[in-house]
Amino acid sequence: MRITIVGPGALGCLLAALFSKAGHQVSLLDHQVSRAALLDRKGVCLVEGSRRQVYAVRATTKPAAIAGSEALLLCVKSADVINALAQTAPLIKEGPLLVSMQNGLRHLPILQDSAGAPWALAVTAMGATLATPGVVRFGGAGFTHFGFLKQAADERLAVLVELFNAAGMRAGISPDIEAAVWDKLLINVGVNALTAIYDCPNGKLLALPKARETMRQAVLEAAAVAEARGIKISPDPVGRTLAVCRATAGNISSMLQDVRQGRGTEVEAINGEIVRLAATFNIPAPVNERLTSLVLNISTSRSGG
Ligand code: KPL
Repeated sequence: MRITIVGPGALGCLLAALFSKAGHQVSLLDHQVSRAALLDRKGVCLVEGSRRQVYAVRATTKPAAIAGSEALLLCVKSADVINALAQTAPLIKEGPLLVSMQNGLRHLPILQDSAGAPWALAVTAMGATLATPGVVRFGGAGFTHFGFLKQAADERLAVLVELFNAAGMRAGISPDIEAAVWDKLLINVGVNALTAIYDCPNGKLLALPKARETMRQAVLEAAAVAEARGIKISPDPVGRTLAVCRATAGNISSMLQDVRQGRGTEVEAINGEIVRLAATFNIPAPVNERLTSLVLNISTSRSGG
């Protein structure tokens, strides 16, 4: 299967390195010319503990250069999905399977309205931290769920899932991907904003009683919204959030990476989306509201804007 990864951020680089390590030819589609040139020339460096290994990838900003992809893994941020779909339009026309791997919920209506190809969702609990462009630290293994929301199933998804497993990434097809998306959302609700606020790796939150309590309240608010929407989330969302903190203890969450790099964060697609949905059910969500505004303030002051 010819795989193209759209977006060489932390997750995109991790997947590119692990597929390349497993012997696949991987293409990375970027929107930044200089970064694409760097990755194409130098490959992706995977850092695991004290080991560093470089893997060759084909990186470009030109979809025409990587025509014929059978699967497109969309690894951009939720807010960038719309631009990524526009950039990949020439590849999408070829009818590949599009797999959307974002945190949060805000990209879902965009995909529903304008994916332009068969699409599936994926949510992963793998941790990855981008040290510098093309240099990614593996922050902890975790399961990746794939599935179709309302769209017709496409058999290429099973092939892709097999490739993930063969490349050492535990993965499976979920019969209820919406529930899996919400399970992951609840984890991001509990972890990401707090790591950005406390400026610490995921595991450090476990040692901060105040942060743990805020995490518990934020996750329970989100679980109440999920329940009101009729989503069948897995039991014990707080326990599962703590478990992810343990499994990815050394990882810098994607939100903290964004804050440190002076980029916009996904807080509005994660905690902010809980606040928005909670309001539609008249459910109070003061903790998520506070987390959203704290992170917005932090990222505004860090980016100097
Ligand atoms: O999804 C993540 C993220 O950082 O966005 C977790 C699983 C919390 C790992 O850091």
